[in-house]
Amino acid sequence: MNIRFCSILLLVLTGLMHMACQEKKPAQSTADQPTPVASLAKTTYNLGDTILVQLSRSITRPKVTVDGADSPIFQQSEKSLAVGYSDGKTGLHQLVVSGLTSGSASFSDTLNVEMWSDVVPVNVAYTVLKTYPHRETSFTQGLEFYKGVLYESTGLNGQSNVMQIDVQTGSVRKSVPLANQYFGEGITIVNNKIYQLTWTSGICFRYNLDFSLDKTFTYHTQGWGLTHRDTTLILSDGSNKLFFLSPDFQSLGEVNVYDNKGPIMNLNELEYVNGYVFANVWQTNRIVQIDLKTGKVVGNLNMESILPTSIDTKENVLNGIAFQPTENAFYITGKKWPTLFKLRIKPAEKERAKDVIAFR
Ligand SMILES: [Ca+2]
Repeated sequence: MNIRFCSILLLVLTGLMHMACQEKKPAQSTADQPTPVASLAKTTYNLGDTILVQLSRSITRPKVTVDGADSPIFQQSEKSLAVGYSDGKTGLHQLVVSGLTSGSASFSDTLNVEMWSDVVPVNVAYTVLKTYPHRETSFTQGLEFYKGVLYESTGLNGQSNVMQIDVQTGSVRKSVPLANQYFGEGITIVNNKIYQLTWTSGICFRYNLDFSLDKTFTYHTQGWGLTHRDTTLILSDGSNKLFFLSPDFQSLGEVNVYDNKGPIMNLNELEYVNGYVFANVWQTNRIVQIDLKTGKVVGNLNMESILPTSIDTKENVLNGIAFQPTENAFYITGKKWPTLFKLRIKPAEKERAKDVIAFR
């Protein structure tokens, strides 16, 4: 036996003894946190994509559920499962992958996946029909027509109001101020009641049409934009969620807003029209057209061409969207903008018409 062989033998024996000693140690951390069998190479997908689950070992009798419902497994190999998810809901979902590993040990791993929209939004074209003056002192937070009359809410502490506006002149017909501690946000009008949000106070003020205070409500999110569908209020809070509320502010659910590239954060002033919500994305020149049933963005309006050049529109962002149904026109303005724009959306190309709003 030469010295080199002895050295190698010694190393091997030392290694084996070390391994043996390690095995004798209580493997507490490993026992408490078994190595997951299933994992995800990526956690975001577009709806309709196949979700690829990676397997750290071969398994039998695989089962996958998404939010508790069985999901089809299209393909299985030693190292992966291809899973379908097609119920049409964007947002965060929980995948549970279970089965048997060799030796018939059962496992169950929980994975989180975020589904983005499968719709590529179209660029929605529009034409400016007319312009009107807008008060440059108005820090616009909400805009809505009710029975042909334009209402506007403004923000900033000490400068927050609900106002009835003369469209032709931009002058205020009547108004009601908020107390200095409140920062006004979105408004909407349902059944002759005007709802005005506040930014961080968690209080919604409800007025009668004569601007007398009717009632207040509380809510637990920030208040950004407000609109309604029938009698359901729709509220944004600066996230990618739209919240549905009853007329007395009871929660009726929510929808997550996504396009094909991810969640659309900073949803701000809102306007509901024919099944869609139009929302401006804070600090951008973009209005998104959201299918309210699914939360998918189906259209983008680029508002670059109407931004006033006389003011800093990075600070004084677009923030007023109102639809006038009898004119089939949108009225758009922004914080301290000198102009109120009357727009009409152009009909979409024929082949895409089914995807976008059907205007006359
Ligand atoms: Ca509005």
